[in-house]
Amino acid sequence: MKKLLLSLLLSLVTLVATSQTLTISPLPPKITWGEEAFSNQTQFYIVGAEYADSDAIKLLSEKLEIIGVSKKINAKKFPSAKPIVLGEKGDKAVAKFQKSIPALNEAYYLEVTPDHVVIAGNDNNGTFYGAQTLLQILSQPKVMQCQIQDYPSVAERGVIEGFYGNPWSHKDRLRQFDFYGQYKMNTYVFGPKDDPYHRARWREPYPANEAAQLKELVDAAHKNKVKFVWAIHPAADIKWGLEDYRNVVNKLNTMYDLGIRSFAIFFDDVWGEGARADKQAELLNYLTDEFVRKHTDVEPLIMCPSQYNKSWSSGDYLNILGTQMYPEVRIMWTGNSVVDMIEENDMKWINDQIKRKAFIWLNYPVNDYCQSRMLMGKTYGNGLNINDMVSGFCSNPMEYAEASKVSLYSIADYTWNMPAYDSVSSWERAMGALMPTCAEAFKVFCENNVDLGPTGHGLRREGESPNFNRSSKEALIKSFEQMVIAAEKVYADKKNHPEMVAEIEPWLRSMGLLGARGAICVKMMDALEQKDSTAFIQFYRLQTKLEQEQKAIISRNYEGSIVKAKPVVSGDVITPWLAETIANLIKAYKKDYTYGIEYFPVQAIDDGEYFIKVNGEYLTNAQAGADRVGDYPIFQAERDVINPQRQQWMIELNSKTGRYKIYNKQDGRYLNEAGEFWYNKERNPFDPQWHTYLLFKQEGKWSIQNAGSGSKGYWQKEGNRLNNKGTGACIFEIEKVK
Ligand code: LOG
Repeated sequence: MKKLLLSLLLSLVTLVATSQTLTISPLPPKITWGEEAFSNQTQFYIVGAEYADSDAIKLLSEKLEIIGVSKKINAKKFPSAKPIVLGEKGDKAVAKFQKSIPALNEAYYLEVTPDHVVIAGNDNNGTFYGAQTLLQILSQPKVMQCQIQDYPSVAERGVIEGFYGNPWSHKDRLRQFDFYGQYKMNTYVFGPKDDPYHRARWREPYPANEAAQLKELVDAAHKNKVKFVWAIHPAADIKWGLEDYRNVVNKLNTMYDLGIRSFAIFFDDVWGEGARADKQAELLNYLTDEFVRKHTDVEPLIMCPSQYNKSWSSGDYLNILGTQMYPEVRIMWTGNSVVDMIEENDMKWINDQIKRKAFIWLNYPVNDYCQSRMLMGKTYGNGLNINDMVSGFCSNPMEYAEASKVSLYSIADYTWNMPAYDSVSSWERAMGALMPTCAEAFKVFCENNVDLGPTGHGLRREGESPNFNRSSKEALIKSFEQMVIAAEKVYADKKNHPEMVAEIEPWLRSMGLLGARGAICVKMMDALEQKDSTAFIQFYRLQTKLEQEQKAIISRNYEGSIVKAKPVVSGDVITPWLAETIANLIKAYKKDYTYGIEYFPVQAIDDGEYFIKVNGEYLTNAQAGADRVGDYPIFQAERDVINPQRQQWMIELNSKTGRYKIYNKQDGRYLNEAGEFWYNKERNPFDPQWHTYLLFKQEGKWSIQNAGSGSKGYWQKEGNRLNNKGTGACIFEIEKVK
């Protein structure tokens, strides 16, 4: 018995020692691993090169030590060299493996044995992808035996460069195409809103030097099996009719001459004439007849409609496109709203409207509408069963090409093998693959740059700053130290990853300073506890200095920049926590000390209970009722002696925003941006974004201004009520209730 146990244990140990699990990205649907095949120092020769996909041969020759491209290798000279046998279905070299190739577009069969490697593609893309998978397998210390049958879930997978702001640079794009090839994304749609020849000056051809660069891009894309789709955005000023239809055809022909074979026509973000469905359908049909069908090698067109999401769709717009536009034209769709994740029912709805499978334009991780945030978190929320319902799936990324790869890596995983997609493991692998020499520190960076904050589009991302631990001062210090150290580590890795670090540097520096300020804030807590006012003020001033440094950081502050973002790190968790904690520390300090208070921000009015009056009339909560919204306080000449609290207003500095909130003592209801009542705090927690005000004083009177999301209007008295259309004149008397 004992012996049996021992041998069992031993076999377990050897199993652990020899099997080396590797997650291939994207994950193949069918894979079997075996024992070790050979070491990764092995030399190779290629068999089948005469007919096999030439990009695959090029790739392998670039990345591996290939001693020859032939069967007739002098075996004695290289006794340990192994053959890589490759080709497409029908090629002699891989004839024996024909049956193992899945009969699907872009599929391949890959086999690694101690004697050989076989890559048998169902088509050229398949062979190329097999070669990419092989490179991943060979990157491991031990090369394991395996059999892989691999194929994609979604036919057209990739990226739409479709954001507002700085278009990607030429180098950015070249690096992207290598990345797409590596992770098996086959589509790139060129549609940067601020490329002049895409939109504003769509009728004009590219200048010669830019055309030459585009040609280079197209070649680089094709080398990586990436379809280069060039998009034109004529919608803002197109005149419906033959003249402009010809202008589009002419422009597309100049792009055809650069080697482009796939095209898209965009009508997003326009209203009025340019957004007419009948005319858009007419143009797309015309282009199909007069351009696509005039060539033998141009793909059916893709179009982005004006009503490109459900919340913006109305009338018969989609139905007209669906019925009048040639069925081969693909129609883009962003989901239930502009920025949204896509699920099965959403696909059913839109496909039914347009009578074809929608081509998804996913507005993530694009951050052109929330430029202060880097979206480095997990890519989650898309349905895992929609692969047969889409004609394509592309992600619109950030103007930060390299940083976008964290999410794009997951888009590749998701679109290649949808049922097996796991957002957490994909995200972990992405960070490791992109920044292998500082993966842990980079993860800290990513974790602290997840959510977008409140925006008009409403998307939020969960799980920001999961390691921020406020259970004790020691824990806090640890969290803050981790941020400082991680920022330094990633920064120090600049030599290995110059592109990534250059893009995220403003956020990295901001994270480092935030961490440092946090640590100093804990010192302020200590000083207050120890009643050491000198130390408190010293630390406070130090943190203020760092805060100013942090506030001065601007991203993309270089020539040609369209967008200047002020980085926000952990905008949902640590940044607001720190602001609030410091404000509360100041409040607590001011109760007991006066030393150094001149260093604190000036508070216009102390927290307390006040009468708010205009010309001696009292602002009065006449119809008190905690549940009611939309009614408004009125001005009343008399003091209310029965319910005095109806004329008593609590004015408090809100430490999150540095502005004041104003609510009535009678029922706790807040005043909203229009000077009307909003819910009391029990029913609807006070929203500091909307319900906070700036107060200004002149010659004893005050003005009250909306701030945050609540416009910039000043309150005034009109009739017996308030509105927000004032000029800013100081008309209010604000008197402390004695
Ligand atoms: C634009 C897009 C932009 C994105 C996010 C589409 C179809 N068009 O609201 O260029 O990057 O939203 O701001 C858009 O999404 N308009």
